[in-house]
Amino acid sequence: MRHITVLSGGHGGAKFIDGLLHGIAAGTLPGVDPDATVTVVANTADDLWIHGLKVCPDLDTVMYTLGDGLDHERGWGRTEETWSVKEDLEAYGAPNTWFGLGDRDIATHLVRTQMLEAGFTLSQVTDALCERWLRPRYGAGVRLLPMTDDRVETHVAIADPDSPSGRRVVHFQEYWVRLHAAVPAEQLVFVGLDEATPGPGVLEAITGADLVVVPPSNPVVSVGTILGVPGLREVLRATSAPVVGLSPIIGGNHVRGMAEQMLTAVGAEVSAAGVGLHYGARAAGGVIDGWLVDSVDAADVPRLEQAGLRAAAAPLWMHSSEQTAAMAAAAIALVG
Ligand code: FO1
Repeated sequence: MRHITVLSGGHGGAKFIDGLLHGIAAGTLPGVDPDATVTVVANTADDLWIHGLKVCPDLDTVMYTLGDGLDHERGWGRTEETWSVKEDLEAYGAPNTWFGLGDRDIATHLVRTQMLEAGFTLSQVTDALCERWLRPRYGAGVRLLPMTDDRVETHVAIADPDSPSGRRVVHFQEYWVRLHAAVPAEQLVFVGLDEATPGPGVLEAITGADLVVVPPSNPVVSVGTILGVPGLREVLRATSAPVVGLSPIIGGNHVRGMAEQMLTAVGAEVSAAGVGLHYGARAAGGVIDGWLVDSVDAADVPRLEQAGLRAAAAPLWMHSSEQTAAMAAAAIALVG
């Protein structure tokens, strides 16, 4: 295998990709060339405009993780971060300071916003930012592609007794960061998704891959939104590459984030099998061929096989690059 494509959200997907790259470098992945390339197609529906800046959380989390600039304690944003701008925004009583922008992180958003306003596309901006974060370490071996260059935003309808309709809609980031996903997501609205065009190189990254991986990202608001870009689902179902996924749900719980709330919002079962069945076997109209669940969910394997999926159980806690590389090896072995 020479070309691996990963459909990724933020933290979980980024950690997986880091381990995958570790495995490629260590030569521990079955059938994978030591000079294999990795193309990341990243979710952009978490993006938001705030304080006049365009913030792209999943692109930045992948970029900072692979460039070793991510603060792993927080799981987002930069290492050695300071918060002076945020503190003074609060002192001014500026709105939206619930969304934490660190001083170093703001440099990324300033560069991105200036380039967008100069007419560059999000893909071109991302390429420019990756000159600093990926090129020195990976050369041309790793590419980070926005799923689309068009504006797409996930918004969440929540109950609001004060509003005539009984509901109000908030940006996904407000639902997650300010409301801590503590209220039910009654409906998800993917603003702009139906009109979005796949970003440059995205369809080719899937049709030309030797392997496509769906990492343990949020199946609804990260992978689901990538699959929602017109044309994406079709090329995923048609690619000659095997498509394998790893469960973000372990023992009925998400490892972090809000996958439980999001799966519930779309009526999917919150379990390792539930997510695998939500994606569905390509042989049965779905988008994956194989599904790896954690060892504690081994009892789910027969149910997944009955649905036309190759399935296996392996440890899925990503507590080290070596462990994550072992997960990648198990996923590749499942469909290799
Ligand atoms: N997550 C938080 O829980 N609190 C924050 O203040 C916050 C700020 C933030 C700024 C930039 C960025 O790239 C990510 C940020 N995140 C924050 C994480 C973000 O909500 C997640 O990366 C995903 O968008 C949701 O999975």
